[in-house]
Formats: sequence, structure tokens, C-alpha cells
Amino acid sequence: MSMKIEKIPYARGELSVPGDKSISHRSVMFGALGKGTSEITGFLKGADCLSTISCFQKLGIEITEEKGTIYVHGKGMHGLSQPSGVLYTGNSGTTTRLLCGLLAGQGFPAELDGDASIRKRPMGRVTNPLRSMGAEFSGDFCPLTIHPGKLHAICYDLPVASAQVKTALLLAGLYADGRCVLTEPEKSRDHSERMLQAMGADLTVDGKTVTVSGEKELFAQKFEVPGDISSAAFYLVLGAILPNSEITIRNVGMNPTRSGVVEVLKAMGADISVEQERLSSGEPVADLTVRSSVLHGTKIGGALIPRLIDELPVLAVAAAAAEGITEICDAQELKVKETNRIRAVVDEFVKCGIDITETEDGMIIRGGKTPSGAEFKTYGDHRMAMSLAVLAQIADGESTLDDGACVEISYPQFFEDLYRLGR
Ligand code: SPQ
Repeated sequence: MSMKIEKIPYARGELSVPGDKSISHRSVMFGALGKGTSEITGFLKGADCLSTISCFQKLGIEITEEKGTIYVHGKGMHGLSQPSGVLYTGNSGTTTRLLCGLLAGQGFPAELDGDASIRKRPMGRVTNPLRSMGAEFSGDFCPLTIHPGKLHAICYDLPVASAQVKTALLLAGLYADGRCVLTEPEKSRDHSERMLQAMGADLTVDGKTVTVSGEKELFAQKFEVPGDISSAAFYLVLGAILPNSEITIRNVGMNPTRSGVVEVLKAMGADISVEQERLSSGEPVADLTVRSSVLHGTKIGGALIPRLIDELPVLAVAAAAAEGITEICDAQELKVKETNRIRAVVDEFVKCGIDITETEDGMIIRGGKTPSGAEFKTYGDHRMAMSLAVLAQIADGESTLDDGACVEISYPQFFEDLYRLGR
């Protein structure tokens, strides 16, 4: 249903964003494989992570909640049981790809399916290397059936920097004979490595290479999930581009494999301070404050891309507000997200008069002109919806979104938090 995007006069105040989506998924999945009960605080109750919970319940794992803490009653490495029906992964690429790797090493077949967006997302990037380890798959798109096999360790150079591919192969590697050696072209988010090591996995990291051995036991953990930097990014951009604003976001995950957005915004001239830096369950965390700033264009590419891949739509909003040219390159991975995020950003920005050109692997934005309000489309993509809601704040006139409800995927209370900053 179409909704009007309210415009706030400024954004001022403090907030905590919901828990990190990547860490929330992994805490349930890895907790299920551990011996004992894992405790998760700060878990993101967004639709994607709820899909992960529902899949693991179908795989025979008891998951309970008390006073906001999630308890995953792990059954050890060989405790999952055959689900009676299809495992439905909703809109979640992480759930789907990580389950391909994990289920490849079980003693039963299983079928995965998701929504219309998931059915279009390529699974060959995980099914192909998993086939070479000994598993079989009915195809390379959902719905797909996984026929596990006796898994053999592989040495594999990932063709793309992807934490989903890396983690799917690490999970399969936990069931393989020998040592799997995985090398990425650039380093992607490393939450899996940190969490699996803490749970007792025989896993080592050397630059862009991760090595894991099979047939080791994992043990339950307490996971404190930090605020999601990908959600904080909407306020970092909003606070920088909206006049008269100052926002403090508490307890944000600042893992160096995720914090590229802060570096890029600072390089564009954003006034951001990083305070109270600390470690929480092995993850760097900090409080971030952003103040209204004059931004200028920049170049975003290379090794930075995996460190801010999900923040590129909202960084494009910052670029539209900035003086001068911003070039985003090496970002072809954006084409296989919930929607083609290069095409979606370009089409929606053109609607409101922003000077933007689509390129093979990114976009070029000539910023600094006030956009006009528009009837925006989200393409059912949560990050498009929130980025466009931020863009609408600096546009002349009214804007609408065709489907604001998709923020449910990663940030259910996004609009409440946004509007509260303007009161
Ligand atoms: O889970 P999903 O749907 O793939 O979610 C997205 C997102 O924007 O929330 C991507 F569309 O995040 C991915 C991210 O892009 C989550 C993720 C992870 O938790 O491992 C890794 C990244 O994907 P990839 O393909 O680079 O591994």
C-alpha cells in the first residue's frame, strides 16, 4: 500500500538501532550446532531473522524467548533432524545460502524455497563449490533440493567477495574430511570466523584466507548482538545532509569489515564522532554522533566495496546531496541483491531530477542540486525503502513510497524512529 513519507524539519536526539542482521542469523544457526544452550541478547526480530528461527525449529531445534533474550537449545554437530516440509527462507539470501552449506553435510535431504525475490537470486555461487565437495543440488535457483553427501575438504578461491558464500563453505567444511582453505578476492564481513572460533571451531584466518577443519565439536555461547551499522547508516546520512541536525546512535557494531560507510562519509566531509569504543562478544562496538555537514563528492570502489556493500543505496543519497561528482565502481554485486540495486537507485533518482548515470559496475552522481519529491518505488527492497525515505527529507515537495512495509525485513520500527528525531 502506498504511503506518504512525512518530512521532518531536522533530526535531533539519541537512538539505538535494532540488532545486527548478519550476527543475529549466525547466532541462531551456529547456536543450533553447539552443545548446550546459547543465549542471544539484542537479537533482531526482523522478518529475515524470524525466517531463520522458523527454519531451525523445523530442523528440530528448540528456540525459546524470555525477557527479550533468545535461547537456542543446541543439539551439537549431528543433532538436526529431517524437516517434514519445505524450509521457507522468505526474503533472506543469508538464510538460504548459509542453509545450502549447512544442509550439505547432514544425513537427510531438504528442500529450500523463498519469496519471488529469493527465487531470482543466484545460488550457483554456493551450490557449485558444494557440489565439488560431494553434495548434490536439484538446481541453482530456489526452489531447490539438497542431497547431502560425504563431504571432502576443498581449496577454493571465491570468484566474488561474499560472506554468504564463505560462510556456506565454512559450514560445509565443519562436516568435511580434512581442511578447507577458502580465499576471497577481497575480505568480506568476518562475523562467522569470530563466532565459530569462540565456539571452539578449528578455524584460522590469514589475510583473505580462512581455513577450517571438519569434525570438531562446537560449544554454546552468549552472543550480545550489537546495533546494525547497516541500519545506523540511514541516520548517519540523514544527520549529515539535513540542516540543524545532531543524532547519537548508541552501541553500533564497528567491525572493520563493515565500517566502510563511516570512513566514506568522513572523507566526504561528514562530521561524525566515534566514542566509547569497546568489544562486545568479540565484536568492536561504539557510539556514533553525526552533525549536519557540507558534503563533497568522492570515489568508492575496490576493497572498500565489500565493507559497505549494503550501504551503497544510502551512500548514493549522500552523493546526491554532496557538491561535485561521486563515482561508485566495482559494485556489480549490487545487481544480485533483493533487487538490482544499481538500476533501482538510478531509476528512482532520475524521477526526482538527480543527475545520475548507470555504469557497468556502479553509478556516477553529480550532486548538489535540490531533488524534487516523487512517487518512489521500493521494488520490495528494505534498503531501497529506507534510503528513499532519507532522500525525501531533502526533496522539495511531497514524496510517497509504494511499499513502506518492506522495512520489516531488517528494521521494523524504522519510520517511528525516523519521525521521533524530528519532534
Ligand atoms: O540476506 P540478504 O537478503 O542477502 O541481505 C543483504 C541485505 O542488504 O540485507 C543483501 F541483500 O545483506 C547481505 C550482504 O549483502 C548479508 C550478508 C551476510 O549476512 O553474510 C552478506 C552480504 O551478502 P554477500 O552476497 O556479499 O555475501
